[in-house]
Amino acid sequence: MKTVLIGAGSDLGVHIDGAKFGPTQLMNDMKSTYQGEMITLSQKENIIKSRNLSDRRKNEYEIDQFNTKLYEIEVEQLKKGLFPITLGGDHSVAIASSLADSLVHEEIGMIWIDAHTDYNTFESTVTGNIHGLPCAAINGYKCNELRKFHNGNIIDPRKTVIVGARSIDNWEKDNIKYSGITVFTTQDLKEKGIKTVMDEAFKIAGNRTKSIHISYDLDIIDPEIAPGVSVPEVDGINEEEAMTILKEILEHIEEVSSMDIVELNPLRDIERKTEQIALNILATTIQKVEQEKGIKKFEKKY
Ligand SMILES: [Mn+2]
Repeated sequence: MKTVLIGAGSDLGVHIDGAKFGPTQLMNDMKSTYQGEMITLSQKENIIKSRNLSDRRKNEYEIDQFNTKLYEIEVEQLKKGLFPITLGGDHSVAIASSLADSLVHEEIGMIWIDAHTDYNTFESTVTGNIHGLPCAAINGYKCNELRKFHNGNIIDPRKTVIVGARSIDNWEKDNIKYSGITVFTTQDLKEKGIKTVMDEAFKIAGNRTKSIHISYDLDIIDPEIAPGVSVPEVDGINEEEAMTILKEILEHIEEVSSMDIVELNPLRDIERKTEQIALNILATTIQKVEQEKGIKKFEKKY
């Protein structure tokens, strides 16, 4: 199956600048080897970004404008039968990429790899950074303003799994408690093992769904190893564990229809460490999807 790279260069969802440069960085690295199409959407240069911590709806209008366009691009590419890999950008871009997949494939599950649960609402958010709300918005848990462009199914919270969480705000915990989603923490990964957690995640997200959207936030990795993210959280997993999670995803690639790699912030990176890991994740995914996805089913059939 063919992939398409969609650069979602926005950092409007967080008061820290830099994630908007993530996609261009990765696309430059891929330029000489990648055969598929690269599409880039950048946030407008002339907007005044709000970084005010007391602003609880930071850049809401601009994020909606950006995501409306991104959603149109994603839908178009999915309808062509391509596998979109969306490069962030802060995590608010996943509202567009995941819901586009939900529109095209109707019933999908989602696996959200992240140190944060991203389950805040405009009522519960402490920072007003919208990149802390996308998972709730995608699951239809309040946040209606963030998915105005979408006229299809939301992703069922009972078919949504968060993997690697270790930073959950107090009020956010209440949202999660009543939502119906499954959360595996970083601790769960260490205690139960990555394979066990990921098998369970695929079972839940794949239960009576047509396909699965994967959203991979680089801040799941420990900031000592991957410092180039906007909101780092200590005590993360190491690079080998991050690649093992990817390996498990790729084992299930037949069930996956789209993927995000988000939150690379080149302005925060040290010696391109995070960029190299993101690139490794990206290149490995492209190779697997292009060479193997769709082939196994064919073999089984005949
Ligand atoms: Mn995160």
